[in-house]
Amino acid sequence: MNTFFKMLLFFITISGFAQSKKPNIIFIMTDDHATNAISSYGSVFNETPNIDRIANEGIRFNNTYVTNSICAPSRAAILTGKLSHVNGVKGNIDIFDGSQVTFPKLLKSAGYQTAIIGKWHLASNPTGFDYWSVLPGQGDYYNPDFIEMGVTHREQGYVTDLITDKALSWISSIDKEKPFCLIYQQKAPHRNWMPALRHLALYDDVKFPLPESLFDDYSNRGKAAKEQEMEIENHLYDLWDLKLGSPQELEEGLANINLNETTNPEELKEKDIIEANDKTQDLNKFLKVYKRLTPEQRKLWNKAYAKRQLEFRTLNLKGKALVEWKYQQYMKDYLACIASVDENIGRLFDYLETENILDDTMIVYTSDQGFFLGEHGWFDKRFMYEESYQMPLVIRYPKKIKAGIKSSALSMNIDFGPTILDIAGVEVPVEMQGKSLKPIFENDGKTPDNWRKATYYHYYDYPSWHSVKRHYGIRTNDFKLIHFYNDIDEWELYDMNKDPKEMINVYGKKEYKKIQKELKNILTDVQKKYGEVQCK
Ligand code: SGN
Ligand code: CA
Repeated sequence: MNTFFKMLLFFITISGFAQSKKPNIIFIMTDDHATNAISSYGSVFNETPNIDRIANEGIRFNNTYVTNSICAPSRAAILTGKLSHVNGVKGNIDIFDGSQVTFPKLLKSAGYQTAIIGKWHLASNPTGFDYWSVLPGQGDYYNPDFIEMGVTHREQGYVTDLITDKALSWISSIDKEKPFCLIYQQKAPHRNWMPALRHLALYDDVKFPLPESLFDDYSNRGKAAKEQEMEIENHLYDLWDLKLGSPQELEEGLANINLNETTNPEELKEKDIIEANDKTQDLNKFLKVYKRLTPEQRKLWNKAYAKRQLEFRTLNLKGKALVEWKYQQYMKDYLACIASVDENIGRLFDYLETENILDDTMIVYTSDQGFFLGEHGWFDKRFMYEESYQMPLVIRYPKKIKAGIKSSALSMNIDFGPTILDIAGVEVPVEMQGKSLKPIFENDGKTPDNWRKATYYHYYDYPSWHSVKRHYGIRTNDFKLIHFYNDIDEWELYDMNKDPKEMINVYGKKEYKKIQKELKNILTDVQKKYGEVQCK
Protein backbone atom coordinates (compact mmCIF):
# COMPACT_ATOMS: atom_id res chain seq x y z
CA MET A 1 0.00 0.00 0.00
CA ASN A 2 1.49 3.32 -0.92
CA THR A 3 1.85 6.16 1.54
CA PHE A 4 -1.18 8.04 0.19
CA PHE A 5 -3.52 5.09 0.84
CA LYS A 6 -1.96 4.45 4.23
CA MET A 7 -2.65 8.06 5.17
CA LEU A 8 -6.18 7.82 3.81
CA LEU A 9 -6.86 4.69 5.84
CA PHE A 10 -5.44 6.39 8.89
CA PHE A 11 -7.79 9.39 8.51
CA ILE A 12 -10.78 7.17 7.87
CA THR A 13 -9.96 5.21 11.02
CA ILE A 14 -9.48 8.37 13.05
CA SER A 15 -12.70 10.01 11.84
CA GLY A 16 -14.60 6.74 12.27
CA PHE A 17 -13.36 6.57 15.81
CA ALA A 18 -14.33 10.17 16.48
CA GLN A 19 -17.82 9.51 15.16
CA SER A 20 -18.28 6.41 17.24
CA LYS A 21 -17.38 8.19 20.48
CA LYS A 22 -20.62 8.50 22.37
CA PRO A 23 -21.78 11.92 23.55
CA ASN A 24 -21.50 12.90 27.18
CA ILE A 25 -24.87 13.58 28.78
CA ILE A 26 -25.63 16.23 31.37
CA PHE A 27 -29.24 16.00 32.50
CA ILE A 28 -30.08 19.13 34.47
CA MET A 29 -33.31 19.06 36.43
CA THR A 30 -34.56 21.64 38.88
CA ASP A 31 -37.52 21.43 41.19
CA ASP A 32 -40.76 23.29 40.40
CA HIS A 33 -39.35 25.64 37.75
CA ALA A 34 -42.25 26.97 35.70
CA THR A 35 -41.69 27.80 32.03
CA ASN A 36 -43.17 31.21 32.87
CA ALA A 37 -39.99 31.92 34.83
CA ILE A 38 -37.58 31.23 31.95
CA SER A 39 -36.84 34.10 29.59
CA SER A 40 -36.49 31.82 26.59
CA TYR A 41 -40.12 30.79 27.17
CA GLY A 42 -41.13 34.44 27.36
CA SER A 43 -40.94 35.15 31.08
CA VAL A 44 -42.13 38.63 31.96
CA PHE A 45 -40.42 38.38 35.34
CA ASN A 46 -36.78 37.39 35.03
CA GLU A 47 -33.81 36.68 32.79
CA THR A 48 -32.24 33.23 32.61
CA PRO A 49 -29.37 33.75 30.14
CA ASN A 50 -27.72 30.38 30.63
CA ILE A 51 -30.87 28.31 30.26
CA ASP A 52 -31.67 30.48 27.25
CA ARG A 53 -28.26 29.65 25.82
CA ILE A 54 -29.16 25.95 25.84
CA ALA A 55 -32.37 26.82 23.98
CA ASN A 56 -30.78 29.27 21.55
CA GLU A 57 -28.00 26.88 20.63
CA GLY A 58 -30.33 23.88 20.57
CA ILE A 59 -34.01 23.01 20.65
CA ARG A 60 -36.88 24.34 22.76
CA PHE A 61 -39.93 22.15 23.31
CA ASN A 62 -43.14 24.10 23.80
CA ASN A 63 -45.45 21.22 24.65
CA THR A 64 -43.65 18.95 27.06
CA TYR A 65 -45.81 17.61 29.86
CA VAL A 66 -45.35 15.82 33.13
CA THR A 67 -47.29 12.58 33.59
CA ASN A 68 -48.01 13.16 37.32
CA SER A 69 -47.23 16.66 38.57
CA ILE A 70 -45.36 15.95 41.76
CA CYS A 71 -41.73 15.32 42.57
CA ALA A 72 -40.95 11.64 43.22
CA PRO A 73 -43.44 10.36 40.61
CA SER A 74 -41.95 12.61 37.94
CA ARG A 75 -38.42 11.47 38.79
CA ALA A 76 -39.39 7.79 38.75
CA ALA A 77 -41.14 8.24 35.40
CA ILE A 78 -38.08 9.95 33.92
CA LEU A 79 -35.62 7.29 35.12
CA THR A 80 -37.72 4.32 33.99
CA GLY A 81 -39.51 5.81 30.97
CA LYS A 82 -42.68 4.38 32.50
CA LEU A 83 -45.86 5.86 33.97
CA SER A 84 -46.55 5.92 37.73
CA HIS A 85 -48.86 2.91 37.77
CA VAL A 86 -46.11 0.86 36.10
CA ASN A 87 -43.02 2.13 37.95
CA GLY A 88 -44.81 2.04 41.31
CA VAL A 89 -44.27 5.66 42.42
CA LYS A 90 -47.67 7.37 42.44
CA GLY A 91 -46.97 9.80 45.28
CA ASN A 92 -44.03 11.26 47.20
CA ILE A 93 -44.24 8.67 49.95
CA ASP A 94 -43.92 5.65 47.66
CA ILE A 95 -40.53 3.97 47.75
CA PHE A 96 -38.89 3.59 44.36
CA ASP A 97 -37.97 0.01 43.53
CA GLY A 98 -34.36 0.52 42.50
CA SER A 99 -34.08 -2.89 40.85
CA GLN A 100 -36.00 -1.53 37.85
CA VAL A 101 -34.35 -0.82 34.53
CA THR A 102 -33.47 2.87 34.22
CA PHE A 103 -31.80 4.84 31.47
CA PRO A 104 -28.65 5.54 33.57
CA LYS A 105 -28.29 1.79 34.20
CA LEU A 106 -28.46 1.08 30.48
CA LEU A 107 -25.90 3.79 29.78
CA LYS A 108 -23.62 2.32 32.43
CA SER A 109 -23.84 -1.10 30.79
CA ALA A 110 -22.95 0.58 27.49
CA GLY A 111 -19.70 1.88 28.96
CA TYR A 112 -20.80 5.22 30.38
CA GLN A 113 -19.50 6.60 33.66
CA THR A 114 -22.60 7.62 35.61
CA ALA A 115 -23.40 9.88 38.55
CA ILE A 116 -26.37 11.49 40.25
CA ILE A 117 -25.67 14.64 42.24
CA GLY A 118 -28.26 16.72 44.09
CA LYS A 119 -31.94 16.16 44.70
CA TRP A 120 -33.04 12.56 44.38
CA HIS A 121 -36.19 12.22 46.55
CA LEU A 122 -36.96 8.60 45.74
CA ALA A 123 -36.75 7.16 49.28
CA SER A 124 -34.58 4.16 48.29
CA ASN A 125 -30.86 4.69 47.59
CA PRO A 126 -29.83 5.45 43.99
CA THR A 127 -28.90 2.44 41.85
CA GLY A 128 -27.08 2.34 38.53
CA PHE A 129 -24.59 5.09 39.35
CA ASP A 130 -20.83 4.85 39.77
CA TYR A 131 -21.04 7.84 42.06
CA TRP A 132 -23.91 9.41 43.95
CA SER A 133 -24.19 12.25 46.39
CA VAL A 134 -27.78 13.20 47.07
CA LEU A 135 -29.81 15.35 49.42
CA PRO A 136 -31.87 13.43 51.95
CA GLY A 137 -35.55 13.85 51.03
CA GLN A 138 -36.29 17.43 50.05
CA GLY A 139 -32.89 18.58 51.29
CA ASP A 140 -31.98 21.93 52.81
CA TYR A 141 -31.03 25.21 51.16
CA TYR A 142 -28.35 26.23 53.65
CA ASN A 143 -25.48 24.07 54.89
CA PRO A 144 -27.29 20.95 53.70
CA ASP A 145 -26.65 17.30 54.43
CA PHE A 146 -25.62 15.05 51.55
CA ILE A 147 -25.75 11.27 51.47
CA GLU A 148 -22.61 10.40 49.56
CA MET A 149 -22.46 6.73 48.56
CA GLY A 150 -24.44 5.86 51.69
CA VAL A 151 -22.64 8.13 54.16
CA THR A 152 -24.39 11.26 55.42
CA HIS A 153 -22.44 14.42 56.14
CA ARG A 154 -23.14 18.10 56.29
CA GLU A 155 -21.54 20.66 53.99
CA GLN A 156 -21.13 24.39 54.43
CA GLY A 157 -22.60 26.58 51.74
CA TYR A 158 -25.65 27.14 49.59
CA VAL A 159 -27.21 24.06 48.09
CA THR A 160 -27.28 25.15 44.42
CA ASP A 161 -23.58 26.07 44.52
CA LEU A 162 -22.59 22.92 46.39
CA ILE A 163 -24.37 20.63 43.94
CA THR A 164 -22.50 22.34 41.09
CA ASP A 165 -19.15 22.12 42.92
CA LYS A 166 -19.71 18.39 43.29
CA ALA A 167 -20.78 18.00 39.67
CA LEU A 168 -17.68 19.76 38.34
CA SER A 169 -15.40 17.90 40.66
CA TRP A 170 -16.89 14.56 39.58
CA ILE A 171 -16.46 15.35 35.88
CA SER A 172 -12.87 16.37 36.46
CA SER A 173 -12.15 13.14 38.35
CA ILE A 174 -13.32 10.60 35.76
CA ASP A 175 -11.72 8.84 32.81
CA LYS A 176 -11.52 11.35 29.94
CA GLU A 177 -11.52 8.59 27.35
CA LYS A 178 -14.94 7.28 28.28
CA PRO A 179 -18.27 9.08 27.94
CA PHE A 180 -20.19 10.16 31.03
CA CYS A 181 -23.77 10.71 32.08
CA LEU A 182 -24.27 13.18 34.89
CA ILE A 183 -27.71 13.59 36.47
CA TYR A 184 -27.40 17.06 38.01
CA GLN A 185 -30.50 17.93 39.98
CA GLN A 186 -31.13 21.09 41.94
CA LYS A 187 -33.40 21.53 44.92
CA ALA A 188 -34.09 25.14 43.87
CA PRO A 189 -36.60 26.69 43.39
CA HIS A 190 -38.67 24.40 45.64
CA ARG A 191 -40.71 25.78 48.53
CA ASN A 192 -39.82 27.42 50.96
CA TRP A 193 -37.80 29.43 48.43
CA MET A 194 -34.69 30.40 50.41
CA PRO A 195 -32.38 32.33 48.05
CA ALA A 196 -28.59 32.44 48.27
CA LEU A 197 -27.29 35.26 50.48
CA ARG A 198 -25.93 37.05 47.41
CA HIS A 199 -29.43 37.09 45.89
CA LEU A 200 -31.48 38.11 48.90
CA ALA A 201 -31.88 41.69 47.67
CA LEU A 202 -31.98 40.85 43.95
CA TYR A 203 -35.62 41.77 43.42
CA ASP A 204 -35.98 44.28 46.28
CA ASP A 205 -37.10 47.13 44.09
CA VAL A 206 -39.06 45.17 41.52
CA LYS A 207 -42.82 45.04 41.21
CA PHE A 208 -43.95 42.01 39.23
CA PRO A 209 -46.96 42.16 36.93
CA LEU A 210 -49.99 40.44 38.45
CA PRO A 211 -51.38 37.40 36.68
CA GLU A 212 -54.84 38.05 35.23
CA SER A 213 -56.37 35.27 37.31
CA LEU A 214 -54.81 36.18 40.68
CA PHE A 215 -58.32 36.79 42.01
CA ASP A 216 -59.96 33.88 40.24
CA ASP A 217 -63.31 32.99 41.83
CA TYR A 218 -63.36 29.56 40.16
CA SER A 219 -66.74 30.15 38.59
CA ASN A 220 -67.11 28.02 35.44
CA ARG A 221 -64.85 25.43 37.05
CA GLY A 222 -65.64 22.46 39.29
CA LYS A 223 -65.13 21.48 42.90
CA ALA A 224 -61.48 20.51 42.49
CA ALA A 225 -60.43 24.09 41.72
CA LYS A 226 -62.64 25.45 44.48
CA GLU A 227 -61.54 23.07 47.22
CA GLN A 228 -57.76 22.96 46.80
CA GLU A 229 -55.47 24.40 49.49
CA MET A 230 -52.78 26.22 47.60
CA GLU A 231 -53.94 29.80 47.57
CA ILE A 232 -51.55 32.68 47.99
CA GLU A 233 -54.29 34.35 50.00
CA ASN A 234 -54.92 31.54 52.46
CA HIS A 235 -52.20 28.92 52.43
CA LEU A 236 -48.83 30.63 52.53
CA TYR A 237 -47.29 30.60 55.98
CA ASP A 238 -46.08 33.92 57.35
CA LEU A 239 -42.71 32.67 58.55
CA TRP A 240 -41.99 29.60 56.46
CA ASP A 241 -43.00 31.11 53.14
CA LEU A 242 -43.05 34.86 53.56
CA LYS A 243 -40.03 35.14 55.88
CA LEU A 244 -41.85 37.39 58.33
CA GLY A 245 -40.24 36.05 61.50
CA SER A 246 -38.47 38.86 63.35
CA PRO A 247 -34.83 38.25 64.39
CA GLN A 248 -35.88 38.38 68.04
CA GLU A 249 -38.69 35.86 67.60
CA LEU A 250 -36.35 33.55 65.71
CA GLU A 251 -33.47 33.78 68.19
CA GLU A 252 -35.83 33.16 71.10
CA GLY A 253 -37.32 30.24 69.20
CA LEU A 254 -33.88 28.78 68.56
CA ALA A 255 -33.04 28.96 72.25
CA ASN A 256 -36.14 26.88 72.99
CA ILE A 257 -36.26 24.19 70.32
CA ASN A 258 -34.76 20.76 70.52
CA LEU A 259 -31.78 20.96 68.17
CA ASN A 260 -31.63 17.20 67.78
CA GLU A 261 -35.06 17.04 66.27
CA THR A 262 -35.19 15.82 62.68
CA THR A 263 -34.82 18.33 59.87
CA ASN A 264 -35.60 15.88 57.14
CA PRO A 265 -38.88 17.10 55.65
CA GLU A 266 -39.64 13.56 54.46
CA GLU A 267 -40.07 12.60 58.07
CA LEU A 268 -42.51 15.44 58.63
CA LYS A 269 -45.76 13.71 57.99
CA GLU A 270 -49.35 14.89 58.19
CA LYS A 271 -48.76 16.66 61.51
CA ASP A 272 -46.62 19.19 59.68
CA ILE A 273 -49.37 20.22 57.32
CA ILE A 274 -50.14 23.18 59.43
CA GLU A 275 -52.73 25.86 59.43
CA ALA A 276 -51.26 28.99 57.93
CA ASN A 277 -52.54 30.95 60.90
CA ASP A 278 -51.02 28.62 63.50
CA LYS A 279 -48.08 30.80 64.51
CA THR A 280 -46.37 28.27 66.75
CA GLN A 281 -46.35 25.53 64.15
CA ASP A 282 -45.22 27.97 61.50
CA LEU A 283 -42.38 29.18 63.74
CA ASN A 284 -41.25 25.65 64.53
CA LYS A 285 -41.27 24.66 60.91
CA PHE A 286 -39.19 27.68 59.91
CA LEU A 287 -36.76 27.18 62.79
CA LYS A 288 -35.88 23.76 61.44
CA VAL A 289 -34.27 25.39 58.42
CA TYR A 290 -33.21 28.65 60.07
CA LYS A 291 -31.15 26.80 62.65
CA ARG A 292 -28.94 25.45 59.87
CA LEU A 293 -27.67 28.94 59.09
CA THR A 294 -24.48 30.02 60.85
CA PRO A 295 -24.77 33.09 63.14
CA GLU A 296 -23.04 35.11 60.42
CA GLN A 297 -25.51 33.91 57.76
CA ARG A 298 -28.43 34.64 60.09
CA LYS A 299 -27.26 38.22 60.50
CA LEU A 300 -27.24 38.76 56.73
CA TRP A 301 -30.54 36.94 56.34
CA ASN A 302 -32.27 39.10 58.97
CA LYS A 303 -30.80 42.27 57.57
CA ALA A 304 -32.16 41.42 54.13
CA TYR A 305 -35.70 40.66 55.33
CA ALA A 306 -35.92 43.60 57.80
CA LYS A 307 -37.42 45.89 55.16
CA ARG A 308 -40.12 43.38 54.22
CA GLN A 309 -41.04 42.82 57.86
CA LEU A 310 -41.25 46.53 58.57
CA GLU A 311 -43.41 47.04 55.51
CA PHE A 312 -45.74 44.24 56.61
CA ARG A 313 -46.17 45.76 60.08
CA THR A 314 -46.58 49.36 59.01
CA LEU A 315 -48.77 48.90 55.94
CA ASN A 316 -51.17 46.59 57.75
CA LEU A 317 -52.73 45.57 54.45
CA LYS A 318 -56.03 43.76 54.12
CA GLY A 319 -58.03 41.96 51.43
CA LYS A 320 -56.83 42.16 47.86
CA ALA A 321 -53.97 44.50 48.72
CA LEU A 322 -52.59 41.91 51.13
CA VAL A 323 -52.85 39.14 48.51
CA GLU A 324 -50.97 41.31 46.02
CA TRP A 325 -48.29 42.05 48.59
CA LYS A 326 -47.90 38.35 49.44
CA TYR A 327 -47.70 37.52 45.74
CA GLN A 328 -44.85 40.01 45.32
CA GLN A 329 -42.87 38.52 48.24
CA TYR A 330 -43.45 34.98 47.01
CA MET A 331 -42.21 35.88 43.54
CA LYS A 332 -39.12 37.70 44.83
CA ASP A 333 -37.92 34.62 46.72
CA TYR A 334 -38.92 32.10 44.07
CA LEU A 335 -37.16 34.03 41.30
CA ALA A 336 -34.09 34.71 43.44
CA CYS A 337 -33.69 30.94 43.88
CA ILE A 338 -33.82 30.60 40.09
CA ALA A 339 -31.03 33.18 39.78
CA SER A 340 -28.70 30.75 41.57
CA VAL A 341 -29.76 27.92 39.25
CA ASP A 342 -29.02 29.94 36.15
CA GLU A 343 -25.70 31.27 37.46
CA ASN A 344 -24.57 27.74 38.18
CA ILE A 345 -25.47 26.56 34.70
CA GLY A 346 -23.16 29.36 33.57
CA ARG A 347 -20.39 27.78 35.66
CA LEU A 348 -21.09 24.46 34.00
CA PHE A 349 -20.84 26.04 30.53
CA ASP A 350 -17.53 27.70 31.47
CA TYR A 351 -16.14 24.42 32.70
CA LEU A 352 -17.16 22.45 29.62
CA GLU A 353 -15.74 25.15 27.37
CA THR A 354 -12.44 25.23 29.22
CA GLU A 355 -12.19 21.45 28.99
CA ASN A 356 -13.11 21.65 25.31
CA ILE A 357 -15.94 19.15 25.67
CA LEU A 358 -18.96 21.45 25.35
CA ASP A 359 -19.94 20.29 21.88
CA ASP A 360 -19.34 16.64 22.76
CA THR A 361 -21.93 16.93 25.48
CA MET A 362 -25.70 16.74 25.21
CA ILE A 363 -27.11 19.19 27.78
CA VAL A 364 -30.75 18.79 28.78
CA TYR A 365 -32.55 21.32 30.97
CA THR A 366 -35.89 20.55 32.55
CA SER A 367 -37.78 20.70 35.82
CA ASP A 368 -39.65 17.88 37.58
CA GLN A 369 -42.87 19.77 36.81
CA GLY A 370 -44.24 23.27 36.39
CA PHE A 371 -45.57 25.62 39.06
CA PHE A 372 -48.28 28.18 39.58
CA LEU A 373 -46.96 31.70 39.84
CA GLY A 374 -50.16 33.25 41.09
CA GLU A 375 -52.33 32.03 38.21
CA HIS A 376 -55.76 31.11 39.62
CA GLY A 377 -54.48 32.65 42.87
CA TRP A 378 -52.18 29.67 43.45
CA PHE A 379 -48.69 28.48 44.24
CA ASP A 380 -47.65 24.75 44.03
CA LYS A 381 -48.56 22.35 41.19
CA ARG A 382 -50.38 18.96 41.04
CA PHE A 383 -53.19 20.08 38.71
CA MET A 384 -53.30 19.13 35.06
CA TYR A 385 -53.81 22.82 34.29
CA GLU A 386 -51.15 24.19 31.98
CA GLU A 387 -48.91 26.09 34.44
CA SER A 388 -48.15 23.06 36.57
CA TYR A 389 -48.56 20.51 33.79
CA GLN A 390 -46.04 21.96 31.37
CA MET A 391 -42.36 21.20 31.86
CA PRO A 392 -39.54 23.26 30.41
CA LEU A 393 -37.41 21.22 28.03
CA VAL A 394 -34.45 22.63 26.17
CA ILE A 395 -31.63 20.53 24.76
CA ARG A 396 -28.25 21.50 23.29
CA TYR A 397 -26.19 19.04 21.29
CA PRO A 398 -24.90 20.73 18.15
CA LYS A 399 -23.78 17.45 16.57
CA LYS A 400 -27.39 16.33 16.25
CA ILE A 401 -29.55 19.38 16.98
CA LYS A 402 -29.66 22.56 14.89
CA ALA A 403 -29.36 25.81 16.82
CA GLY A 404 -32.50 27.76 17.61
CA ILE A 405 -35.15 25.25 16.54
CA LYS A 406 -38.46 24.86 18.34
CA SER A 407 -40.89 22.00 18.62
CA SER A 408 -44.56 21.94 19.41
CA ALA A 409 -44.75 18.12 19.42
CA LEU A 410 -46.70 16.68 22.33
CA SER A 411 -43.99 15.22 24.51
CA MET A 412 -43.91 13.72 28.00
CA ASN A 413 -41.37 13.15 30.74
CA ILE A 414 -41.35 9.41 29.96
CA ASP A 415 -39.75 10.38 26.61
CA PHE A 416 -36.57 11.73 28.23
CA GLY A 417 -34.94 8.36 28.94
CA PRO A 418 -35.65 6.92 25.46
CA THR A 419 -34.33 10.14 23.86
CA ILE A 420 -31.07 10.06 25.78
CA LEU A 421 -30.57 6.36 25.06
CA ASP A 422 -31.31 6.92 21.39
CA ILE A 423 -28.81 9.77 21.10
CA ALA A 424 -26.23 7.61 22.90
CA GLY A 425 -26.84 4.79 20.41
CA VAL A 426 -28.18 2.46 23.10
CA GLU A 427 -31.22 0.36 22.34
CA VAL A 428 -34.44 1.58 23.99
CA PRO A 429 -36.16 -1.34 25.80
CA VAL A 430 -39.64 -2.03 24.44
CA GLU A 431 -41.08 -1.84 27.98
CA MET A 432 -40.27 1.87 28.14
CA GLN A 433 -43.54 3.65 27.46
CA GLY A 434 -41.99 6.91 26.29
CA LYS A 435 -40.76 7.65 22.78
CA SER A 436 -37.45 9.02 21.62
CA LEU A 437 -37.60 12.66 20.54
CA LYS A 438 -34.71 12.14 18.13
CA PRO A 439 -36.98 12.09 15.04
CA ILE A 440 -37.99 15.62 16.01
CA PHE A 441 -34.36 16.78 16.16
CA GLU A 442 -33.79 15.18 12.77
CA ASN A 443 -36.83 16.94 11.38
CA ASP A 444 -35.53 20.35 12.54
CA GLY A 445 -38.22 20.58 15.17
CA LYS A 446 -41.15 19.68 12.97
CA THR A 447 -43.52 17.04 14.32
CA PRO A 448 -43.29 13.79 12.34
CA ASP A 449 -46.62 12.70 10.80
CA ASN A 450 -46.93 9.58 12.90
CA TRP A 451 -46.35 11.40 16.19
CA ARG A 452 -48.70 10.88 19.17
CA LYS A 453 -51.94 12.85 19.17
CA ALA A 454 -52.41 13.06 22.94
CA THR A 455 -50.40 13.13 26.17
CA TYR A 456 -51.61 11.24 29.23
CA TYR A 457 -51.76 12.41 32.84
CA HIS A 458 -52.69 10.86 36.16
CA TYR A 459 -52.38 12.44 39.62
CA TYR A 460 -53.10 10.22 42.64
CA ASP A 461 -51.87 12.13 45.71
CA TYR A 462 -55.14 12.84 47.53
CA PRO A 463 -55.93 13.31 50.34
CA SER A 464 -52.62 15.03 50.90
CA TRP A 465 -50.84 18.39 50.92
CA HIS A 466 -52.78 21.08 49.10
CA SER A 467 -55.91 18.91 48.72
CA VAL A 468 -55.82 18.56 44.96
CA LYS A 469 -58.33 15.88 43.99
CA ARG A 470 -57.27 12.78 42.08
CA HIS A 471 -57.57 13.17 38.35
CA TYR A 472 -56.46 11.85 35.01
CA GLY A 473 -56.81 13.13 31.49
CA ILE A 474 -55.42 13.79 28.05
CA ARG A 475 -54.21 16.83 26.20
CA THR A 476 -54.31 17.03 22.45
CA ASN A 477 -53.05 19.95 20.39
CA ASP A 478 -56.39 21.69 20.75
CA PHE A 479 -58.17 20.32 23.81
CA LYS A 480 -57.76 19.04 27.33
CA LEU A 481 -60.10 16.53 28.92
CA ILE A 482 -59.86 15.84 32.66
CA HIS A 483 -61.75 13.51 34.97
CA PHE A 484 -61.64 14.28 38.70
CA TYR A 485 -62.54 11.16 40.70
CA ASN A 486 -62.32 9.46 44.08
CA ASP A 487 -64.51 11.62 46.34
CA ILE A 488 -66.01 13.45 43.33
CA ASP A 489 -66.94 12.53 39.79
CA GLU A 490 -66.48 15.60 37.60
CA TRP A 491 -65.27 16.11 34.06
CA GLU A 492 -63.63 19.20 32.66
CA LEU A 493 -62.98 20.07 29.07
CA TYR A 494 -60.94 23.04 27.89
CA ASP A 495 -60.70 24.53 24.46
CA MET A 496 -56.99 25.32 24.52
CA ASN A 497 -57.08 27.62 21.50
CA LYS A 498 -60.00 29.76 22.65
CA ASP A 499 -59.27 29.53 26.35
CA PRO A 500 -55.53 28.90 26.89
CA LYS A 501 -55.77 30.03 30.53
CA GLU A 502 -58.40 27.37 31.24
CA MET A 503 -61.02 29.61 32.79
CA ILE A 504 -64.13 28.00 31.30
CA ASN A 505 -64.97 24.34 31.57
CA VAL A 506 -66.97 23.55 28.43
CA TYR A 507 -67.68 19.95 29.33
CA GLY A 508 -71.32 19.13 28.55
CA LYS A 509 -71.81 22.23 26.37
CA LYS A 510 -73.81 21.51 23.24
CA GLU A 511 -71.25 22.89 20.81
CA TYR A 512 -68.56 20.59 22.23
CA LYS A 513 -70.62 17.37 22.29
CA LYS A 514 -68.93 15.87 19.24
CA ILE A 515 -65.37 16.63 20.23
CA GLN A 516 -66.12 15.53 23.79
CA LYS A 517 -67.09 12.12 22.54
CA GLU A 518 -64.01 11.89 20.35
CA LEU A 519 -61.77 12.87 23.24
CA LYS A 520 -63.33 10.28 25.52
CA ASN A 521 -62.56 7.64 22.93
CA ILE A 522 -58.98 8.86 22.66
CA LEU A 523 -58.71 8.75 26.45
CA THR A 524 -59.92 5.15 26.52
CA ASP A 525 -57.46 4.19 23.80
CA VAL A 526 -54.59 5.92 25.55
CA GLN A 527 -55.40 4.28 28.88
CA LYS A 528 -55.59 0.91 27.17
CA LYS A 529 -52.29 1.49 25.43
CA TYR A 530 -50.57 2.35 28.70
CA GLY A 531 -52.30 -0.40 30.68
CA GLU A 532 -54.09 1.97 33.04
CA VAL A 533 -57.40 0.89 34.53
CA GLN A 534 -60.35 3.26 34.56
CA CYS A 535 -60.71 5.00 37.92
CA LYS A 536 -63.91 5.83 39.71
C1 SGN B 1 -43.58 20.01 50.61
C2 SGN B 1 -44.25 21.37 50.46
C3 SGN B 1 -45.48 21.30 49.58
C4 SGN B 1 -45.14 20.59 48.29
C5 SGN B 1 -44.55 19.23 48.60
C6 SGN B 1 -44.20 18.40 47.42
N1 SGN B 1 -44.66 21.87 51.73
O1 SGN B 1 -44.38 19.15 51.35
O2 SGN B 1 -45.90 22.62 49.33
O3 SGN B 1 -46.28 20.45 47.50
O4 SGN B 1 -43.35 19.45 49.34
O5 SGN B 1 -43.31 19.05 46.55
S1 SGN B 1 -43.59 22.58 52.71
O6 SGN B 1 -44.38 23.30 53.71
O7 SGN B 1 -42.77 21.55 53.34
O8 SGN B 1 -42.79 23.49 51.93
S2 SGN B 1 -42.49 18.16 45.58
O9 SGN B 1 -41.99 19.03 44.52
O10 SGN B 1 -41.40 17.58 46.33
O11 SGN B 1 -43.40 17.15 45.06
CA1 CA C 1 -41.12 19.38 42.37
